[in-house]
Amino acid sequence: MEEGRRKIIHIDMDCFYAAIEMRERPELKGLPVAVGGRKRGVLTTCNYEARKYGCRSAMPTFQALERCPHLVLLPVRFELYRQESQRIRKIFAEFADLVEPLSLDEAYLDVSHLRSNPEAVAAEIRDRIRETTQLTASAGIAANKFLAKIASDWRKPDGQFAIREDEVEAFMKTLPIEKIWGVGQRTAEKIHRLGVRTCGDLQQMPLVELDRHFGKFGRDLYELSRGIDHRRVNPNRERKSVSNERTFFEDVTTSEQGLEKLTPLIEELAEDYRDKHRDRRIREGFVKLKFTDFSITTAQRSMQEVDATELRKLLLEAWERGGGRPVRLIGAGVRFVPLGEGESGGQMRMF
Ligand code: TTP
Ligand code: MG
Repeated sequence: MEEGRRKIIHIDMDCFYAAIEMRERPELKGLPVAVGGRKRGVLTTCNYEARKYGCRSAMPTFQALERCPHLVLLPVRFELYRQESQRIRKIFAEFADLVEPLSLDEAYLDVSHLRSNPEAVAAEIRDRIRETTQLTASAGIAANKFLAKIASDWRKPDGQFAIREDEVEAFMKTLPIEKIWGVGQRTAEKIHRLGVRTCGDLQQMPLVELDRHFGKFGRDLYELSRGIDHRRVNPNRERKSVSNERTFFEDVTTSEQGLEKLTPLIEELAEDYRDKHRDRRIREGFVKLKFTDFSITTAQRSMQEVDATELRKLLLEAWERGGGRPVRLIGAGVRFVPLGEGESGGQMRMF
């Protein structure tokens, strides 16, 4: 199919959790506000007043309070943020069928089918969000996901920025390589060691060189550094579960041993959930066993949190099914309630 020029919008709400809390408590207007845990906790986010003092997402709370002693610290209320997220998604669905949510406050929209100028569409979406929720959003507009996401950061808060086709080349020249999707701290250091700081520098490296240094990712770097990105806006990409598993050198032969091996897996699972997926509601937990003949069984039951006691029961249940066969792999995980599903459990149309 002929690709044609795509119109992609990336929407990102401004200091989302903090903005919702401020809307709920007008007396906080003008004050530095953060949302997070108090004792040994971290900030999930903070408003722009607090950012002036150097407070940031993921910063330990004690450090934020050192930088800004009069910071107003509020506890996290996920149910409320999920509700707001659903209202925003309803608005997205008014404008596009192809909507890919990335988190509660962020999504890509493919509006190629609309005749209107995508910048006007983005402005309209932001207006609708403001009217409906009294919250502000920023938008990036470009011909692909990569550029649209970078652009939405450019005029934050409450602004939008478009990278037009004839501006891509100049834009990419000076863009730091850290902005490339998939380049984490370690890859960034590796690229820096090659004397490369900007996407413009990276463009000087031939594909074979990139391939030699970075393997399969070399091709991505080659394209992304030129502002090329073929990824589709994919409405079904949301994470459905989180889990981890381990294969053992020596087979596990008793259920007692199995339970012993399960304990650290559950701890890691709980940590992963806490650190990365706390905005998602848990629907059920599961334990997976792979036996030495490579057959697999998965036991599951509904749960609302990473529940160690229930997961241990699931291991025993799965173990029974093996009829005493030794086990070479154990996995534990939880599945999430789909993001578009209402707090009442009712299914909504958009996702
Ligand atoms: P972001 O969009 O990264 O941040 P933000 O909306 O607070 O601020 P910005 O104006 O820069 O977009 O994240 C969205 C929400 O996700 C944020 O309000 C809180 C939550 N979050 C965490 O819980 N932990 C984190 O480390 C980050 C970055 C965000
Ligand atoms: Mg945001």
